[in-house]
Amino acid sequence: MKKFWCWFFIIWPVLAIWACWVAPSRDWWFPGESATPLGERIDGLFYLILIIVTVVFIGTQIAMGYVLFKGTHDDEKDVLFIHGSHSLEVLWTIAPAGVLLFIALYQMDVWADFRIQSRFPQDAVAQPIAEVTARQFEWRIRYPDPDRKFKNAAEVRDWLRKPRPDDLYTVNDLHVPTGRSVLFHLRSEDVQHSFFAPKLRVKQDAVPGLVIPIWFEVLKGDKYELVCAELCGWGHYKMKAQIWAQPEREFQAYLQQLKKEQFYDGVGEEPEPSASLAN
Ligand SMILES: [Cu+2]
Repeated sequence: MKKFWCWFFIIWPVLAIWACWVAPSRDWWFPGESATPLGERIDGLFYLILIIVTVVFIGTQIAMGYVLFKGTHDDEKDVLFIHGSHSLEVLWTIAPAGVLLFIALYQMDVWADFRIQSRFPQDAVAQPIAEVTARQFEWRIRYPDPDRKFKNAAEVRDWLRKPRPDDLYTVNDLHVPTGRSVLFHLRSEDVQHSFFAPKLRVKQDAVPGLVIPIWFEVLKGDKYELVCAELCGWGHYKMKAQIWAQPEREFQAYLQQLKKEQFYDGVGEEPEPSASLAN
């Protein structure tokens, strides 16, 4: 019983390593591989930090266990009192500060590529694919007319300020092309929501009054989950949507189909197949 605290501190790192070891095979780990290149870099940062804290955690637990082991005797002995060590205090203050500074500097590039607008892929900035508006309790998506291109940044700003009659609308279905960077603008109509696509490693708050650009590049065509990650009211759980990543040609065909559904009244001739599909 005297060794209880010694074993208590030793058991935690053993349990932690076991949990990390079995987690991937039991689906306790990430929600699958990242589907975006930036997401892979974010995962890399996660693993780097995981390795650092693992080393520190195991080190401190073993040290605690060792001290407790040495400090417990069956026979009564005199206890040794010490009044701290100045050099040790300096060491274990500077070492964590150094590690934190290293992490802060090391992650800056990933953060900048994700959030700093001047680092965004400029092709994607010039032609945003959509505007996504979160509201209680759905995601409203507005695409610009697929047959028109924005000429400059002023036109994009204008489009964001004022919807156009030829815009296309959907709810809870965001389609994006694969193999190139895409950008859309996120806003909220009422309260604060959060755009969260776990497999794309994208999470961004939608804040009332702000228009926030988000970009990503999806590598593989698939259906990805989109949820709201901010408790936004009674129907928060209902804010589930899909991101359909598909090859450019299918994406353009989807937009044309949407256009037809939205504008063709079923009377008279059907609209011509689009020029963007022909090439
Ligand atoms: Cu929400």
